[in-house]
Amino acid sequence: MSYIEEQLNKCRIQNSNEPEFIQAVTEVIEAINIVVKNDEKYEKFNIIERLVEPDRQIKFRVSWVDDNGNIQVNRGYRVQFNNVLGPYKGGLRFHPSVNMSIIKFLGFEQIFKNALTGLPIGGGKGGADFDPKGKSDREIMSFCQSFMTELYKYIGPNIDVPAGDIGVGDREIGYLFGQYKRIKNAYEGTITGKNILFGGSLIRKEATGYGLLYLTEEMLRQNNHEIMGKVVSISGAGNVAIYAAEKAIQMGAKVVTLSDSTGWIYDENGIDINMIKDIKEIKRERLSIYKKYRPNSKYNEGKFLWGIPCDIALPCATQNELDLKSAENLINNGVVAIAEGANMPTTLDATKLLLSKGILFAPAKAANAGGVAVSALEMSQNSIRMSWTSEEVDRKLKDIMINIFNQISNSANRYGLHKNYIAGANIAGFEKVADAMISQGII
Ligand code: NDP
Ligand code: 2IT
Repeated sequence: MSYIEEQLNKCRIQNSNEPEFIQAVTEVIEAINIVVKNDEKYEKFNIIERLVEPDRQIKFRVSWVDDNGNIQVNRGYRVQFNNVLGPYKGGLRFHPSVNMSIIKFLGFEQIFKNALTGLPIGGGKGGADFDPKGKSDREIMSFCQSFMTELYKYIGPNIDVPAGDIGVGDREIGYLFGQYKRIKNAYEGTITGKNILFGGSLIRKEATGYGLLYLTEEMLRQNNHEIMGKVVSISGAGNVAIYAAEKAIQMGAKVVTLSDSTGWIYDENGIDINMIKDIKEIKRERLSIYKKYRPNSKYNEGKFLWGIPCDIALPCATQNELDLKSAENLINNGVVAIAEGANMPTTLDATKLLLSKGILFAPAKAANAGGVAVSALEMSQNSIRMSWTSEEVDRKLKDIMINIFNQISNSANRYGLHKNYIAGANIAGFEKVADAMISQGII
């Protein structure tokens, strides 16, 4: 058995109750096999076994009081995975499905994603099995304050810098930051995605979605396609999906779908993004009410939006939302490109099928790195106590995304894997992290 096979087996056995984590590790390990075989230093320094074991996993109780005076208990997590390239960096997810497997898969992905940005950030992730849906602002504040009362012990601007993810947006970041400042009595940028009023960066809110489109545009351009006039199908209706849709429309594409966890909308004439922002960001309503304002659109319960014909598919909701059947539908309907706005939205078998059919495929760790990249720019602005204009941040974001695309394309080419951007992203991220680990010694 080769070193790589041995390590993958061991990881699968040791983490047999963590399917999402195993899935993320499998994708990376299969892609970097060729690199590890090619250079004995990775085996000599036992890089794989060291990489798949987080630096530390923190798990804690979060007690809080709901509006009826009842005491509620949730589970909080922070996985500090790897800090060879910089302080641990990665979002917090509040969703009832959160468990250690999900946080570990996200933290593991984050190591390589953050490496691809070229900015000094390591990989981490956290969250809680708390469901913000239907909670009052006071309940959200109570939960966030209790969560931070434990988390603050483990984070800091040079240690670990959390941000948002599913269920954690402006409002939650504000409460988390307020409680951190109160407990530490220190005004420091230890969390990103903050409001512009207190140290946030312009364009952070838009960054993941915009970045996704900048990278997609570059991938299409280098393959003799363009976005202008294309039909785009997007899943999700949160932070990533909304700003992906906004930028796609600005680039001249027609966005025809969006979804949430109960259903999806299809607007053949092109979705009205300002109406969506009003529904989701201001009214905090369900997507289903879009039909009330746009009677010609359709609302469907369930998840199966990938049957709609499109040129470009952008899964921006959650993990494993695009399965083999969805991939077959997209291929049969003539899809040209897929770029992952969400983390690990495509199942392993679907990914393999899409690649085998020559569909252009931009994997999450490259395609959605714009969010964390602007988070790192927020850290820079906090350090120098200055803020940059929207134009400056947006220009930097675009440069970073184009640079990421060139890195992943070149890394794939170096190993004769032309247009396999999944391999390219994993190889480029892995080489940076592994080489830095070797330089820093056995730690
Ligand atoms: P939001 O909470 O803003 O939005 C999530 C959206 O996805 C909602 O429309 C939600 O629907 C839907 N969704 C969530 N869970 C499920 C589920 N289990 N099944 C179906 N739909 C679901 O999160 P973000 O937009 O921030 O995150 C979306 C994805 O992008 C995640 O994978 C996240 O990890 C990734 N990401 C986020 C970044 C960021 O900066 N925010 C950066 C990089 C990646 P509903 O409202 O019904 O729950
Ligand atoms: O998955 C991700 O990259 C994020 N949720 C953003 C992390 C961050 O630190 O901005």
